[in-house]
Amino acid sequence: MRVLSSALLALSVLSSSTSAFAPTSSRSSIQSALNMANPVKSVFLTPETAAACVDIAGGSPVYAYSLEKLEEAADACLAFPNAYGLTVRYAMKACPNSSILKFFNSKNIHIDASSGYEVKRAISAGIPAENISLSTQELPADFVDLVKKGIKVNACSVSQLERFGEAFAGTGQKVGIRVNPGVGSGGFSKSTTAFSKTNVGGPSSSFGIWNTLLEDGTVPAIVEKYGLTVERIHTHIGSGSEPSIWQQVAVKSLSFCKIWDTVEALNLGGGYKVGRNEGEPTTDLQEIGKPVTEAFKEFAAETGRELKLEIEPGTYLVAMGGALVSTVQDKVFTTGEGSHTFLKLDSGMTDVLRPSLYGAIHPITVFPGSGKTEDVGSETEDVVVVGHCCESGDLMTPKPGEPEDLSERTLRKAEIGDILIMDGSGAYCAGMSTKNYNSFPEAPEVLVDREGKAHLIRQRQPLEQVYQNEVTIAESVF
Ligand SMILES: *Cc1c(COP(=O)(O)O)cnc(C)c1O
Ligand SMILES: *[C@@H]1O[C@H](CO)[C@@H](O)[C@H](O)[C@H]1NC(C)=O
Ligand SMILES: CC(=O)N[C@H]1CO[C@H](CO)[C@@H](O)[C@@H]1O
Repeated sequence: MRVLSSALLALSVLSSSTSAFAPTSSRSSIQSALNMANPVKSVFLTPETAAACVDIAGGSPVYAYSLEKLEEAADACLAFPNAYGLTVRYAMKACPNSSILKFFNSKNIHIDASSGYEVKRAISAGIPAENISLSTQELPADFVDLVKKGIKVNACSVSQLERFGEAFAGTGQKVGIRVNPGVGSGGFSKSTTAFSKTNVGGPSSSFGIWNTLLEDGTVPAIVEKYGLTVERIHTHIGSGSEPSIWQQVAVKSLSFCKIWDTVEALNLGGGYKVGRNEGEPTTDLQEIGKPVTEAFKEFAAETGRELKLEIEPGTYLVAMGGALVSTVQDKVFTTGEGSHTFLKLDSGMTDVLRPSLYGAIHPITVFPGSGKTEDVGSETEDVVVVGHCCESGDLMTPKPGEPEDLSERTLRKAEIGDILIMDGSGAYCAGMSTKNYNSFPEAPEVLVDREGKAHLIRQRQPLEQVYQNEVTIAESVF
């Protein structure tokens, strides 16, 4: 057990982790930074505001989103350096609630949708069709209707391009081409050829049209055959935070823009890494944008064409603006070798799947159940945090770098009934979870405004909704 001498120290640790741009560091230093956390404030919640979120949602767990953090991230993206114009698209799969979509729309941020269903959800949230772009692994059956409404489609495979061409043959219909440029997350290193669950480019990734098919004339021949107009080249490889890698990706992607002189925009996708924990780097958009701008200017000097830049962040826009607020509903211990003290939450993989799926490490803060800063105290304890599912994989504290293993964290000593905050839960949490596993209903969502006031934006799902689509069959079938 370790006791922190001052809560101020913890506060400074946290504030530097949120402003980020820290150098890359080893897993062990991330682990030790995690073990220093005993704060009275998480990224944007205090014991008081966290308790208010639980209150307005009628109990926990509840996802809280900070309008201030969302706005900060939106403004940073809108300031992305560019030579001849910029469109920022929010990759809505990161967090698809309509309030979040509407907020970004109010900031003139457009939408990147990953399925036909996401397109319809965005339209029903009031997003103009013209401001939605679709890049999907599964072209919806009704894509023609969507295109007629004004949706922009990026063909993500040869067969998608063929289907698109057949539907719009001879009309000169505009289309985008998503290319897999042959490199992937982590850039031009050996990791780009290895499979990883977060890799979206390179030979081990199925996303986009493989680059040689553009270079060998296959794709240009299909475009020609159907008389399509290629207006946009799209790549999304998760390039990380290294400016030199962004430069290489931009140059490589611009080479595909040379194939068609009708191309007006290059979309470089998302994948801007966010450091959720102390010691993890956050992408400096100003820094990676500089060499990208240079590449666009060189392209213009060479070809006389001034291309617009599009970027498509998901994680960057929402990750740090969201937190899962849970209650510690049980505390157990084992003894002997390999034993631990476990905190059991009233949430789990049903709400935040990233630790189970990727071994992702989220910052964790324990607040007193009273919701009062004065009750924080200074006692800490080494614990393993688990979710509420009857599933050993429902683990919130995997070992950094070893997703199959668990690790302890030094946290404020928790009692049953205390509030536990998992920060960095804005992206791929409410939208991506093992929803309804063990029949736990979907958690509600609240938006915390600039004055710290909580507004309910989604109610807790009633149990009946979990099974409402089941169909009763005649007992004679049994
Ligand atoms: C998921 C996705 C993004 C966003 O990725 P992040 O890593 O969340 O920034 C952008 N573009 C496309 C096509 C995507 O599928
Ligand atoms: C998102 O929030 C809105 C309230 O702004 C709510 O009406 C809606 O049901 C939520 N949508 C989803 C799918 O969670
Ligand atoms: C149809 C429509 O409303 N399109 C809007 C898309 O977004 C831009 C702002 O970025 C608006 O100017 C358009 O009017």
